[in-house]
Parts: sequence; structure tokens; C-alpha cells
Amino acid sequence: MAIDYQERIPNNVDLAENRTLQRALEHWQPEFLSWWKEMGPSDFLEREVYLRTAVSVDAKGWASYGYVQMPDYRWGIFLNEQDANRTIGFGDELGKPAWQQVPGEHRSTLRRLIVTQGDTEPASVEQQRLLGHTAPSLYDLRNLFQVNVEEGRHLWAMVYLLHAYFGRDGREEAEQLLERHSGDRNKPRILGTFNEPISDWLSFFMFTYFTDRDGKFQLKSLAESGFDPLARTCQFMLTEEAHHMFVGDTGIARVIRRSLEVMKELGTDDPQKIRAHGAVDLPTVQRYINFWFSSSLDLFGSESSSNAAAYFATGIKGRPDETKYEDHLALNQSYTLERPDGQGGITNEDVPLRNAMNEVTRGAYVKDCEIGLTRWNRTIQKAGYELKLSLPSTRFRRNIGTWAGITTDPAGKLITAAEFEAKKDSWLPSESDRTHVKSLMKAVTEPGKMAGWVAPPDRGINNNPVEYEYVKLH
Ligand code: BYC
Ligand code: FE
Ligand code: FE
Repeated sequence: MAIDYQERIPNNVDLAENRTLQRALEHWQPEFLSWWKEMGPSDFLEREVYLRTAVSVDAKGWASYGYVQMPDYRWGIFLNEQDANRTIGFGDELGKPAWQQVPGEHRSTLRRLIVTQGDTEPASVEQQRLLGHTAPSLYDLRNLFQVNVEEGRHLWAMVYLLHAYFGRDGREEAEQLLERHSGDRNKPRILGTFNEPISDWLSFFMFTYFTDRDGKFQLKSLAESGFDPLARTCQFMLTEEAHHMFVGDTGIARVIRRSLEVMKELGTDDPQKIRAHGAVDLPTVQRYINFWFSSSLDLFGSESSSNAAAYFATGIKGRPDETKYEDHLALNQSYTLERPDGQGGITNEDVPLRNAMNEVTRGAYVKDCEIGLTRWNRTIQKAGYELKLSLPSTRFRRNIGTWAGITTDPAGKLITAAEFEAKKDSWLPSESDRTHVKSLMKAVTEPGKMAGWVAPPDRGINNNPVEYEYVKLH
């Protein structure tokens, strides 16, 4: 049976010539499809969705738009073009040729990182599987599905690496990526945030703003890897990631805009009145920010990590935008970390810079998160209100690292567990917040129409109007 691989699985990895890889993927692909049907977007599988598909890595081919039924989406395998002279950009191997094969001594570490990355991609699809039933517009429904198919493609990207470079144990890991499930008591996804339910659209916007942004920074670090196929894979994934964060950024902005409209109309900022009018009050937006930001911070790992130091030393995982730094060795330097002193105070501790790489990456992430807040606050200010949204302290509500289990207020001040308990409903989404947000989640399916809790977007997708029929439901 002759299969046109380029047609079925668009790729730039010579799949048509690689029999071993073909065999592995032919075995895995049906399992992926049944996973998609069972654990992916619930219903809508026969609907025509206006999606972008990557059919090549050049400017023309990476965003090709058209109506597709999701199970027919062409999940392709793309790596950025190879630079034959690429050398390792950091760590003890600085300047040596990048690895085109997996060095034996780094095999299990690389496999683990690829599996951890790969695990998050299908996890997010599982987390979002019911959202299609309550989309605030066809435009949003389409964006959800776009994000979902691309996270599916990111899974393919990691499975390609496992199949092509890790032999039999790679194939086994690839199968397990379809066997762990988000929130599953017995076989959960690897990282905490990916087991949190995303049952409403405000959470979806927060997730794509804050958690996909963790993806951006982790991918940037892996895009520096000495293992060249991993680096090139992540470089290409980053082009798609921008849209996911756009969905979050503009989604939150639209919720805020709608809230401000209602505040103006009613002449009040009383949350109860805003709610009664079918919008989301800004304090609730703040609590959702507090929840998803703190959860996403955990994804960077411990502040001081010997794993992170070893990844850097060996050339496996660099800093995001490593070329920006002058010194790529990061030796004989220290980084000052704060930690609780065990007596209710905070103390400083110097650790070798290499051990602090998770914190360096987290710091770059926090700065990037702030950009959206500045923009949203400008909108609020322009509307004539004083309220300012903010990111909570990086010490707030942490479950991983130095601050795990330490109770602080959103400003980062240490408080007792009892104080935290007493205040937590004003800092994190409460039952009543969630119930209210959930009550707003009703599907709007007429082209161009929006649910009452969210303002329309400024423009449509790929130069189409907002009223375009982005998903054909009939
Ligand atoms: N939950 O030294 P430590 C994305 C584990 S998002 C549970 O602190 P290390 C996407 C850690 O594995 C990007 N466990 O951490 C977004 C370690 O386990 P072992 C995902 C956690 O190793 C939206 C132990 O705790 N990509 O793409 O320096 C939609 C202590 O290790 C957590 C990656 O994460 C946690 N939050 O670094 C779709 C990149 N944090 O070894 C997709 C790959 C830590 O004791 N992963 N642990 O069993 C990595 O680079 C690293 O594994 C980490 C942690 C950054 C996660
Ligand atoms: Fe992804
Ligand atoms: Fe993403």
C-alpha cells in the first residue's frame, strides 16, 4: 500500500525515505486518533472549522488556512531549517558541534525532558475538551480548536523525536503520552497545572495567557539545546505558540472591556451589580489571575535546582534567548535567592548561578507576563477607573520550590495558615466566583454575535471579518 506521506503527514524530515520512522508512526497514529476522538474536543468532530495548518516551514507554508474537520487535520512534523555549522551555545560544551544524535550519556535526561514537554501538550487538549459547548462566539470556538489541533501537533513533534532518536524506549514513552490523562487519579499528567480543570472560558483565557507562556519560555530554553533536532523542533513550535498567547491576552482584555462597559452603563463598580448584569467583575478577574499565575510559576521547577545546573552544564537546556547573554559559561557567579528563614522572616541565600537557572527563566517569564497587565490597566484607567490589576508575588500560593507550603498574602508577606484560610476567598476564585462565571457560560453560535460577558475582538482571523462563519455548525 503506497501512502503519500507528504500529503498525510506534511513534514520536512524525509519521512517518505525513513522506513523505521514510518513504521513507528503508522503504529502510533491510529492510537493518537482514537485518543483525539475520546479525549479531545467533545463533539464537533464532523464540523468544518476554519483552521490554519502548517504545510511547510517557510513564510508561505506555515500558516495555510481553510475549512477542515478536526480528525482530518494534517498534524505535520516540522523542524526549523538545519544550520550545518551550529555549535553548542552554553555550558561546558560551549563551541563544540551541536549533536545530531543523542549522546549516550545524556540519553535518559533528554528523554525525560522531551517526555515532560510532550506530556503537557495532550494534557491541555484534555483539560479543554468540554469548552466547545459553551463558546462565547464562533470566533472563540474556532480559536479554541486552533489551539487544540496545534497542541496536538506539538505532541506529534515530541513523539517524532522519541520515535526517531530513542528507539524502543522512545516508542514506549510515546504510547504512555496517550495513556496518562489530565486529572486522572491513577495516571495523572506529569506537571501540576496540567491536572487543573479548565471548565470555563475565563480559565481558558488565563491558561493561554499564563500557562502557554510558560510553554514559550520552556520552548525557548529547549530551543537552545545542544541536541539539534530538539532545538529545531522547539524553534518551529514557538511560531505557533504566539497565537495561543494572543488568544489569552485578547480574551482577558475583552472580558475587562465588557466589564468596564457594564460599569459605565450602570454607573457603579459594585461587583454584585456587574454580576447581575451578566458580566465578570474586575475583582474576580484579579482572583483568576492570582490562581493561574501562581500555578504556572510552579512549572519552572525549584529556585535552586541541581537538575537545572546539570542541564546547563551539559548543554542540554539553556536560558531563554541565550545569545542575549555575554557570558555563556555562567561559572563563578552567584545568584541571590530569597527564602523563608524558618522563624517567620525572609533571608537571602547565594547559590551558584547555574543552580538558579529555573529562577532566571521564571524571572524572564514574570517580566513577560507584566506586559499584558500594563496594557489592561491602561484600558481600565482610560475608562476612568482607579482599580489596578496586578500579578501576585512569586511567593504566593506556591506548591513547588522554596515557597511550597509557605502561606503569604498576594503581596508576598508571610502570614499564618489560619490567616490565609480566612482571606483566601478574596484572593483566589471562590465557590461563588466559579458559580457565577459558570452561569455565564452559554454557547453563542450565530456568526458575529458575542456572549454578554465578553466584548467582540478588534478583528477576525486571517483578514476575515469578525462575522465570518469560523465554524460551520449546520
Ligand atoms: N509539577 O529541580 P526541580 C507547555 C518535579 S508548558 C510537578 O525543581 P527541574 C504548554 C521535577 O520534574 C512547558 N512536578 O525541577 C503550555 C523534578 O522531578 P524528579 C512544559 C514538578 O527538573 C500550555 C522535581 O520536581 N515544558 O509547553 O529543574 C499548553 C524537582 O525538580 C513540577 C517543560 O516543562 C511541577 N510544576 O525542572 C500546552 C520543559 N516542577 O526529577 C503546552 C521540560 C518540577 O525529582 N521540563 N517538578 O522526578 C523541564 O525542563 C523540567 O522538568 C522542569 C522542572 C522545568 C519542569
Ligand atoms: Fe504547545
Ligand atoms: Fe500552546
